[in-house]
Amino acid sequence: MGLKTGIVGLPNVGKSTMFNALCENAKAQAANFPFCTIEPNVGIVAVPDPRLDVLSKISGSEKTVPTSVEFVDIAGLVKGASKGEGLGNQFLANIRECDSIVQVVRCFEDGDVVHVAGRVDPVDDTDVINFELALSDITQIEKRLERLKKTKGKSGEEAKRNEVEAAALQRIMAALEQNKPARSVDLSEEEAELVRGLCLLTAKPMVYAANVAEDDLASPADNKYVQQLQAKAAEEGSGVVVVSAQVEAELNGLDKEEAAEYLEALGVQEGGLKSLIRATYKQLGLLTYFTSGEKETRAWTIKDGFTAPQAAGVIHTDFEKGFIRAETVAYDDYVTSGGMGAAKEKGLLRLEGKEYVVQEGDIMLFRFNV
Ligand SMILES: Nc1nc2c(ncn2[C@@H]2O[C@H](COP(=O)(O)OP(=O)(O)OP(=O)(O)O)[C@@H](O)[C@H]2O)c(=O)[nH]1
Ligand SMILES: [Mg+2]
Repeated sequence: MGLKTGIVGLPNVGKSTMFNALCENAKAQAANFPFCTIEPNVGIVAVPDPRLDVLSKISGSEKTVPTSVEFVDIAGLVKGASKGEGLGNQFLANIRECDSIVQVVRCFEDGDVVHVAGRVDPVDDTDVINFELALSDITQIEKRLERLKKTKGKSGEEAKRNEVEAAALQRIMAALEQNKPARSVDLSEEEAELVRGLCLLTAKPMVYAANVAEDDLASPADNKYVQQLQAKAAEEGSGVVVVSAQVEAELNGLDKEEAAEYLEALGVQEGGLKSLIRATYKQLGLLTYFTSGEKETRAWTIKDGFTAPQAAGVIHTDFEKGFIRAETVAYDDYVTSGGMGAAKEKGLLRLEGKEYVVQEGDIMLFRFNV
């Protein structure tokens, strides 16, 4: 599906350290997955899913293929970025194309790593970034409203649509002016569709990644910076994931045993990257379904609400066009009965038609003709 997540934040908060760790980790996780850094700042990362190995074992699959998310690393944004200050502005356009945003927030102290404002203050930092994102959106909306005014009176149909769009944009503008993101504005389906083209930054789902020092990873709740960030995120209704970019970077240089020892010494199971990837995936309203056989077990990404033919279309458009039915087993049923055949014997295999809405974890076999 080509899901993209943009990494934003102030300079020197650990964005690239985290991005590199994500990509390195992905390479190490599954050798047969095509992880490449597409461009120096774009990388494909596997979505960790313990169910994959379970299914793969049951089916005796030769290959196991996870689903993926693309991450885009950009230069740090500074005050005035939306008006062209600093390097980050050139990259805001890259973030527009993304489906979601991870905002890296510095929650670690380190005298050797310069903070642009000279002090660690996560709430203030997020205010700066969110303000720049909002300003950039305001500029986009102003331009669009101008255009809509000019094209006002064409056909009745178009004029009506333009009116609906303009009204929605004005509501979003009002929210932005009160320091609220576009995503906080309730839009009808029609309105949402009409404003989608603008790719508003603050309309995208966002997760804060609290980048903490290694000593804080075990009990992040004791870190006052994390507390401050969490309080702010709770007010906004956004999520916080605690990661240590530094720890993740170091883990990549270690073999499995050394990595386990290191994590144990820190008192944690993982450095937070997996949680971050999962959180990113979840906030996009995505589901995973599986195909599983001797050749491969594979995870596929779909949007919540996809019907069986739409889900089949993710594999191949022919599957969608020629869709006949989907042999479907729920994940738990598959595991307890021990495979597709066994599930069928127990009456746990369902024949689902065109209207079926795919459920999280379904294992599916599509029947189609072309
Ligand atoms: N102590 C500590 N240092 C870190 C951590 N994460 C990153 N750093 C250091 O902070 C410095 C900046 O990290 P980068 O990852 O390059 O920061 P960035 O956000 O990509 O910065 P720009 O690209 O300039 O916007 C590097 O020297 C990192 O080693 C961390 O968790 N703890
Ligand atoms: Mg960087």
